Amino acid sequence: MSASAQSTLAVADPPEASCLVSVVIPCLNEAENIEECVGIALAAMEKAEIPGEVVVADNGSEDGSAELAELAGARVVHEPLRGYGSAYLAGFAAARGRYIVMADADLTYDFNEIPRFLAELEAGGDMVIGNRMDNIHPGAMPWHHRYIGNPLLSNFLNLLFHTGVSDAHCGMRAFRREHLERLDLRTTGMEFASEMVVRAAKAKLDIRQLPIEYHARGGESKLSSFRDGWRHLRFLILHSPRHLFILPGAVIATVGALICGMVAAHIDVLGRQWAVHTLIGGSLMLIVGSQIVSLGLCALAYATYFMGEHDPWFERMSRRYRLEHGLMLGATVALLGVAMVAVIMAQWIHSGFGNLVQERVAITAATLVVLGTQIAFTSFLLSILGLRRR
Ligand SMILES: Nc1nc2c(ncn2[C@@H]2O[C@H](COP(=O)(O)OP(=O)(O)OP(=O)(O)O)[C@@H](O)[C@H]2O)c(=O)[nH]1
Ligand SMILES: [Mg+2]
Repeated sequence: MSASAQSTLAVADPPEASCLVSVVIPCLNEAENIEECVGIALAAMEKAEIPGEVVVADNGSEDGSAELAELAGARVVHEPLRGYGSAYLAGFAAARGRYIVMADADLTYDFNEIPRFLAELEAGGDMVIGNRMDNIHPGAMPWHHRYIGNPLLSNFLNLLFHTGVSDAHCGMRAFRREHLERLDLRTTGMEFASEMVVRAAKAKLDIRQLPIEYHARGGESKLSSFRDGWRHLRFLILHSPRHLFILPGAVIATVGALICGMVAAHIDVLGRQWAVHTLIGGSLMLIVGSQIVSLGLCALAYATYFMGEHDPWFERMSRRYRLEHGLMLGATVALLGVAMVAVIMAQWIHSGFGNLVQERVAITAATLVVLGTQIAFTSFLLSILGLRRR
């Protein structure tokens, strides 16, 4: 870091002059590595003349890690609630620097890279994330993380949230502390790494990436492939109602509607006519699909009104359509079904209550009544969710 950059910052904000950077390290039983991590971080900052501190967020270590960190010169904060995210949240809350650099307490990341990360922030970046994928040392990452877990989860994250971050689970990152409020991080486990990237992209922060090396770990890994992989996946799908509900629901409902239409119109497909059993299948898909879409709309409403999320499509729809529109649509669809039932009843009475052979019409009528009722009551629920919106 240049001397001029430091002096500009010192003049602009005197209280931070003595602490430009907080290096935050989460720690759970890392006695083998923690002293060296703290030592390298402090030495790297001293060498680059960066005024800073090292904060170790200890997560209830039972091997004396906290004491060793303190002896090595770190400020230790204690977080009893277990988890990578919990540890970081406690560390961030205690950090005093203008910038925060974060990395594991296991010597997999090189703290000598701190000045490179800071240079990107000083050049205007809001968040800098390492990319380990081209520089993984032998034994540093199991093959199923390297070639399956990490690429799959990173690609899925980008498919849903378009962050452009190649190595979304890299643990060495830096960001401006002032962004913590906008990031509003909450998760407690390993999915914290995904949450940071997703929240930063949603907040439209300038995210930059730096190629870094990934070394073999000292001490025992705390990562559990399946439990932590699932926690990442769960976080991603729960934060994307459009992909979890709306898209699959709409596809299922559309296929169901096409099947119902094909049977009702006696259209030949694959060289044969399809009858009542196929209609039941189509009707089932139409009902299930529309139910999933209804749940998705409620999830989007909740996310928009109570979680501060922005979904342009949902916001456009909720501006355009009101409760009354939903009620009118629901009533029309349900009444169409009721009218079909009335016609069947009339025929039945007319035939002197004889045998009824109106299965197709009856199934279609029942489906329409279910759909209409669902549309009307989903509209009510959406309105209720919107009552307290700000
Ligand atoms: N998993 C986990 N890590 C914690 C916890 N509390 C603090 N940590 C620290 O969080 C960091 C990440 O854990 P690691 O075991 O290194 O997980 P990882 O980096 O994904 O996996 P490795 O490549 O094996 O290092 C380490 O510095 C841990 O000491 C916790 O409750 N669970
Ligand atoms: Mg690690």
